[in-house]
Amino acid sequence: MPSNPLFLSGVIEGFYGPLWTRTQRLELFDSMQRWGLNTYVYGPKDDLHHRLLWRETYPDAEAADLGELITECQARGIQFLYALGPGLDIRYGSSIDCAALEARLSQLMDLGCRTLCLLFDDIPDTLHSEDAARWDSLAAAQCSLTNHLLQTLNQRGPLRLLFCPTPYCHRMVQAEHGGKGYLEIVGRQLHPSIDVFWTGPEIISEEITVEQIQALTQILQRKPILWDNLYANDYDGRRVFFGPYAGRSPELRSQVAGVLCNPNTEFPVNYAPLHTFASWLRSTPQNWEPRLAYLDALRDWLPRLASAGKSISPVDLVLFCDSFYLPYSQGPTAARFYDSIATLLSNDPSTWTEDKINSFLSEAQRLRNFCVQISEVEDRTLFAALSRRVWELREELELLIRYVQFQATPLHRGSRFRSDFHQPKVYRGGFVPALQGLLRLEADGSFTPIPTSEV
Ligand code: GDL
Repeated sequence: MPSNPLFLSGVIEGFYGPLWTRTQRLELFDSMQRWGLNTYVYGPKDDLHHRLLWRETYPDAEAADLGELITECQARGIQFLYALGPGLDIRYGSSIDCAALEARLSQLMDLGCRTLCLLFDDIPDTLHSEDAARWDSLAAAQCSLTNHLLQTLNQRGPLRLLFCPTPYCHRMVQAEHGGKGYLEIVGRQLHPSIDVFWTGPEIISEEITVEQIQALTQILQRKPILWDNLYANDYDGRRVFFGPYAGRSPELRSQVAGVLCNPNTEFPVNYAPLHTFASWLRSTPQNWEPRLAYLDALRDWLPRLASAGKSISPVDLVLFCDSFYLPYSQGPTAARFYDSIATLLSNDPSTWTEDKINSFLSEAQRLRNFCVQISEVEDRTLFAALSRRVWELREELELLIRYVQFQATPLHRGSRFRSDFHQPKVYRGGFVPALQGLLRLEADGSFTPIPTSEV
């Protein structure tokens, strides 16, 4: 099995949504250098030249900006990888498209980029009739084009190529997205020196195991590079992830050719996530404790959260970050808080004890006050990144506080609770929530219609 010399560890700017700024990228490179991460992949889905306008080379000014980023990476010992996603409308057999690809990638090589990625994720998985006449599968067409590019571009200088398959997680393979036997064809036909990306059992994988990767390695005939979407939040505007890098044993590292993290779209919220990711990269199976790495990351983050108001308390920061933890779980303090209110609500208010009421109210008020406090941070880009989510959390907490206070008052027994601040159509109103109210997602992944009300 061919092995590429450098194990890639780092960050992919590979999400949908607004691109990071130059200043944010430079801040990232500084942190990466401190944390020992060696790779940055430039692949923002919404850079128009990355996907939609993939045929067009960058105008001079934008090329110069990219050139500067490459130099900044080099100065810190970080590899800059450029990713191109031509799959939306490419004709794999077209010599014009092939020449356009060569021109695009040559421009990046001329700017000093020596590792390039061809991404075929999130694209139509059928071939145009002319391509279908030449290749009997999408995988064969993509491999043939990628191998050809490797050969041609190698003439301009040494080059490493990475390839993102159309089915890039196990669930997609099972659904035969990309066609039957897609990965087997890639394993056989893609040049052995070309690396292959993989996101795990799912697009957003809760857990990635050594056994899963070993089975995949057999098929791909090479170790994959993990494109890890654990912290990606582009698929849900209400979420942000601060939790520890969990569900991946450090033993996984020896099974892959690299691990690259595609994090939250909002740059300023990624400090703690990338901090724990970097700790994981340095850890051993014996000493890896995700929760401890997380608490450590929050401790390091705290001095950066200077406030124009009251200073932020470390325990409150933990409770807040626990409530925006990981895709599949809340942090323990947020989970306990949720259980406390869920238990109260599932019992008749006449059975509520003072203790239970007070312990819920004090935690709720603590979290609610933190929502106010976090809006006073001096870093206004962090405020901008968090503000909508924090507002929403605060709104729900205030509603629950009012509800519990109302029901806990014996005089109110038997009457219905209303809030002047939460009125029909305004509170939880709008078109998207109305659409969300049509189908219920069950715990087993199936959907059932919900009886409708007026929009
Ligand atoms: C994806 C996209 C990625 C996106 C992520 C989370 C890959 C290979 N592609 O499917 O750009 O950020 O999901 O929504 O992961």
